[in-house]
Amino acid sequence: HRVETTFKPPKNNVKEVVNNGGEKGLVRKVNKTDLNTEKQPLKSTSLQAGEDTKSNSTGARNLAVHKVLSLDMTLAPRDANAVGQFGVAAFVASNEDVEVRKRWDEGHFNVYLSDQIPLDRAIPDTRPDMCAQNLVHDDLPSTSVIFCFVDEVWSTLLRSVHSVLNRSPPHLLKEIILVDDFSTKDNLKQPLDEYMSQFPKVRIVRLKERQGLIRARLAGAAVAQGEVLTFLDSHIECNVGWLEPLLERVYLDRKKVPCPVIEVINDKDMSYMLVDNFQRGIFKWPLVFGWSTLTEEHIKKNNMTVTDPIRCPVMAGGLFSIDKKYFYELGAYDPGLDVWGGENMEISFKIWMCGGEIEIIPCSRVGHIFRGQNPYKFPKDRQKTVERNLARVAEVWLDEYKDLFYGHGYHHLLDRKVINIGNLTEQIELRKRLKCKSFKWYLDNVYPDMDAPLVVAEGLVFNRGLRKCLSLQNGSLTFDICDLSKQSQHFNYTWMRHIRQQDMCVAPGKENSLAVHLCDNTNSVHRWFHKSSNSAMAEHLVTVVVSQSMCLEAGPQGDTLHLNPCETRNALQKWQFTHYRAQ
Ligand code: UD2
Ligand code: MN
Repeated sequence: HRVETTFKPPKNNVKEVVNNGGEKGLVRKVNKTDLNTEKQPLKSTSLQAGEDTKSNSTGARNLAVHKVLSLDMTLAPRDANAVGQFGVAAFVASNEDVEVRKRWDEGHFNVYLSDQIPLDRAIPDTRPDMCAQNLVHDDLPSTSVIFCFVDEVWSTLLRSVHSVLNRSPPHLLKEIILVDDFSTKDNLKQPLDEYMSQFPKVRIVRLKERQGLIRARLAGAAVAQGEVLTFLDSHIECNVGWLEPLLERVYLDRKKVPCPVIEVINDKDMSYMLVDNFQRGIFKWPLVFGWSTLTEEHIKKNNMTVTDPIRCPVMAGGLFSIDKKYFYELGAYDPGLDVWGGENMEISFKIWMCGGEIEIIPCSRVGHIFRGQNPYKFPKDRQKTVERNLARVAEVWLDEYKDLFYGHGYHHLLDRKVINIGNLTEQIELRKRLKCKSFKWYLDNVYPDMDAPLVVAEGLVFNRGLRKCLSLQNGSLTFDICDLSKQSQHFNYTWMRHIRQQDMCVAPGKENSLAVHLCDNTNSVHRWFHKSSNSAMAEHLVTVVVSQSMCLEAGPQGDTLHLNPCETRNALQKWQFTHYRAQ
């Protein structure tokens, strides 16, 4: 097994939205008063039902609120006939196909088309209806928006920046920081400087060597002056009213880390596509990010509406706001993470286990181009880079559950000679200093629907034909009449593929005999492969001795145990555990 390393879009079954839009239908009209940024706060002090006001009771905060500003400063004049205007699907004539293909690899999306679409095009306001009526506080904190990029396509980078400038209330946008992670195209540097010089709020930070997105974000955060950091990918379009709902959550509680709904900018026709409601970010083993839709039952039980924040076990990674001081209290990101991947797991576990919360805010929406491949190069092997990042996260945050991570196909990672995951002392210290809760607490409280049994199988290990069981007595392995009441016959089959009793592991001994050793995760001969996932099937127990597959085998009389080269039909080589927990 190799870890899945492509980032997939949320589910989208709502197809009808954008594709035949146009000026009248789909782009919600914005009131003139909404465009007035010297806003006149509404004189209401009541918040939306369901909002919590807990952190307001403490300080002497200004409780004045106003209706969320549904700003879109590009509304007029606007060329309604421009390609891709209003987020509708754009098509290229068939004689242009060659061009499309030629330029695809520059970004792994339709770069040719993107270059023809206005940099400040309108997109449909896809927020649920109630969102435009929501109230937010007048004294929200300001934010620094941080984009890091490497070799990003010119038109998408600029469109990302324009979408922030045009759809964020100016008084809340402290600055936009562009961190150029050592892009290779030197000829685009000066044009970018020149282009951005017309926007006093945009700053460009250039890294002197390739750092990867994690350290590039850290470099951006280090110079940020806003009270809140807002991270975005460099091929996005922020939708109408996207910012205030995020800042409102941070304002209510500085330990909330809000993320917008990530919508889809189609990589082929550049249309802006809605995604399904009620999706949250989750992970599966081995720490692979995914989306899952809340169950009807959960929605009913919690009386949820389409505009309520959705608590997420993990965030997708690219788009979120976080109180700057809180970000640093949490130790920011592990700077030992390279290039791409794993940082979303790290910050998610850290936030939840150390007292914070991650949520998706349905009234905040940002479109993102999901690309089939990374358009930039990885300095080292891509797969190994991501696996190494994940191993760092697992070692620091997963406690005994890290075996589930390794056990889902990462055996080569265990061999530290193959992958050096680097020093973790500081990360482990940080977790202690912050007095963060255990991973078990996280599973029980934040992600209770996650299936995470610590063992794959347990109980007696027996050969059905012979009705005899493995037994560990006085430090040696024997083969006895099965007896459930004897603790000496109880073994765990773990995610590390160990057949173990407490700290002792069954392993090959001299000359095809068997031995028992202190378990060692890094020692490959302690691992036994066993396919069965249910108690009805007997299967081999295979270990590898000097690159040969050897199977545990009982002597024909049922009195001995030894290793032999595996044979498919040999019943003396077939074993079962009494209970299988998972596979
Ligand atoms: C997702 C996240 C991304 C990040 C990643 C896991 C979203 C929308 N995207 O993958 O933000 O969390 O999962 O790590 O949630 N970049 C650099 N230097 C590099 C590599 C990338 O600056 O060495 C930039 C890149 O130009 C882009 C951003 O980092 O702006 C994210 O990279 P991506 O778009 O390739 O990641 P994505 O969307 O597949
Ligand atoms: Mn991206």
